[in-house]
Amino acid sequence: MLAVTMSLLAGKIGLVFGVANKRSIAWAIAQAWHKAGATLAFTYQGERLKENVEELVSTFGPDTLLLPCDVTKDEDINTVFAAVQQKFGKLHLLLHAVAFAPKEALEGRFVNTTRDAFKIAHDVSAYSLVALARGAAPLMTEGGSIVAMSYYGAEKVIPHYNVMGVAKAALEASTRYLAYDLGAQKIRVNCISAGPVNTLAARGIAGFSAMLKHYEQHAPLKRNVLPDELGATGTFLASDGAAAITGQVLYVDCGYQVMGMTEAPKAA
Ligand code: 0WE
Repeated sequence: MLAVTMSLLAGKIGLVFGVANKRSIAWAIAQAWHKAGATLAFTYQGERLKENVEELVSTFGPDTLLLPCDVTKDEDINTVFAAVQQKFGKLHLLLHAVAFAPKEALEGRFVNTTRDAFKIAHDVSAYSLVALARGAAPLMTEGGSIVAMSYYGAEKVIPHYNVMGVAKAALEASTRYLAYDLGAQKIRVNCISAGPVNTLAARGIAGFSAMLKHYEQHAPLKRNVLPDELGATGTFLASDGAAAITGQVLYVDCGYQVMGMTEAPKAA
């Protein structure tokens, strides 16, 4: 690897939310941050994922900070930032790659979204960014970069994405308001809007392979985004190359978002 890439994030401390397994987008970005020289800490959601994440994270060395965090629990969040403060005394990077809506809400019609499903989706997927940014800001004494994952369903209707699309719209709007609030502390806040990636979160979603194929056929680059490419964008946003970029949504989707009609109409 090029020396310039190696040192892009040297001396930076990062905190990663959202690793479930080796296919997680959070893991792809964490690996890229690590290769760029950052020192990382991780959280995992629930005992079920603990062993998995422990094993992945152990490749970064035995003393890598790994903590449980349910992002809907203020107490968990406080404990995580207290531990980061204790171990490192500061923080530069935060990755938010966390989302959840009850499965039923991603299957039927949006009009049937229950109050409870709406509440859960927004709490886990959008409010959590606000809570994590508030926890991180006092530790980002040298400035910082907060990166959150979004999806095109935030701005256009993607059938079945439903309440997740509404929650991602809230996440993107929150990104802009956080960018405004935290800008004076040199803390930048941006979203990566990724094209579909085959992760644990995508598994079990009916028609997901058809969606990957649709992107392959209709995105300008005629392929799907690779996890490593999300890692590279995550590294860019974390780096000084993006020092003047905040409040933005960057599309890393092989160009899909620029399309109006996704194919030329057949001549009459
Ligand atoms: O943001 C996402 C998925 C997030 C997600 C996935 C699940 C599956 C399991 C949130 N909550 C749940 N809840 C579960 O119970 N994506 C961008 C991937 C995705 O999900 C879709 C998509 C795409 C793309 C759902 C319907 C339609 C398209």
